[in-house]
Amino acid sequence: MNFFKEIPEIHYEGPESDNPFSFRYYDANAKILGKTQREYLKFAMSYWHTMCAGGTDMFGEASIEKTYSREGAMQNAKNKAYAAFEFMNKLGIDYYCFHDRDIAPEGDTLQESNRNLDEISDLLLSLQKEYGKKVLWGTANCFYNKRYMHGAGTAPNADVFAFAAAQIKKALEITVKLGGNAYVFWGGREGYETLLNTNTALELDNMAKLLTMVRDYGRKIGFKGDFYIEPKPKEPTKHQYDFDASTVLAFLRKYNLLGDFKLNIEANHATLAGHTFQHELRVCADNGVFGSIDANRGDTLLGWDTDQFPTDIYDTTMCMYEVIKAGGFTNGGLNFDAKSRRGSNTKEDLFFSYIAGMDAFALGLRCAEKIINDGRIDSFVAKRYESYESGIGKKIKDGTATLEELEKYAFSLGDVTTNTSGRQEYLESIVNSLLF
Ligand code: XLS
Ligand code: CA
Ligand code: CA
Repeated sequence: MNFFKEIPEIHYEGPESDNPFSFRYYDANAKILGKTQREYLKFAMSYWHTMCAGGTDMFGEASIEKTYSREGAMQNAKNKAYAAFEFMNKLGIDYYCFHDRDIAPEGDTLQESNRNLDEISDLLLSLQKEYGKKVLWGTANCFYNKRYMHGAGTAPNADVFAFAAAQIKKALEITVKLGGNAYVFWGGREGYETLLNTNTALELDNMAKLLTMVRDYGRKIGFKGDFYIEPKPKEPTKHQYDFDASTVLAFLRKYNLLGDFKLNIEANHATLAGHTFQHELRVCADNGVFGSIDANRGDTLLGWDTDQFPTDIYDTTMCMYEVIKAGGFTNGGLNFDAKSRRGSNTKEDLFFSYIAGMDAFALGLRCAEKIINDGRIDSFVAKRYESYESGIGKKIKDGTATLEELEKYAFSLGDVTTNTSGRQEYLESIVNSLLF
């Protein structure tokens, strides 16, 4: 089986290369910040977009050929697995992420779906060994089937909740079987369309119960990795409970799930929530829940989840700046939750898309390293807050100042008329001079 036979292996050739099938910036074995780029960036292939998505949209049928066999759904899934490993191998991608239903077809019953998963995961395991590839994370698709039209863990119907729980149990077992160090919850339809028919308090309590059961079961079967929640504010539902990083943090704190759960931040979901990608990463790092990244981007002119390949160097730079500051990835990595445009419909386009995304992050990593090594931004920020390092500021920072003491201090000041400039434009021009 040689699905991508017309495509060569992709290697680093440098920025001057005009070979479209080469990396211009991603030099896998070159060291950066003490690790190879390959170790630092931990690129992953998304099974759903890469192997399954045919370019359908609300207005049109598939435009991209993603059929691997016409001899039944199981043969198709097997050939898809061979093609996936051929694809990762040609690009030098070490990890992949999957939903249960991406890798094996859903059967007529849950038992049949589980048997399909057992069979295909045996094949995946042997391909992982043959090619030296790993699972970054697994997840369950609890949003596609119509039974989940009102949600899964937040469904108003307990049978749906139970069905979802059973499906997730199996998806976690398969993730563990395949050696994944992370399991993702993206609450596809965990939200509401109207408050007129929704008991939000019960739905959120139930969601927490589900996550707690999965956490406990995972630990029982020896899963030592991280659970991730992936925030997204809307689409497909009008309001999704896991709106953004701060909302998810409040949920994890309320239900005592911190420690086992971290966050998987997707660039396009950040912008849908009205934040920058960097902001969401910063919120995670500040709160010790930085886990993994779904690398993609939206379109600034469109208000929906376009899942485009990330090619904006400012974005990838500021992302890697936050990742470096957070200490790099542990169990997480950079998963290309991105799809080629409907009009980019050839096998070559799939490779060009990944090359563009991988190069953008490799360049972003180098640019972020430059900003950090240059030191002007860091020292500006340190200086900006230096009044908290001594005197009254230190007391505030240490939590020993009282309101009475601050009043006395303020009276002694007369008025506060001095304030230093934030120098935003100057800092932006430093970034530009380092990038270009
Ligand atoms: C959809 C999400 C989804 C998750 C995994 O918008 O990004 O693909 O990453 O279920
Ligand atoms: Ca995602
Ligand atoms: Ca998305």
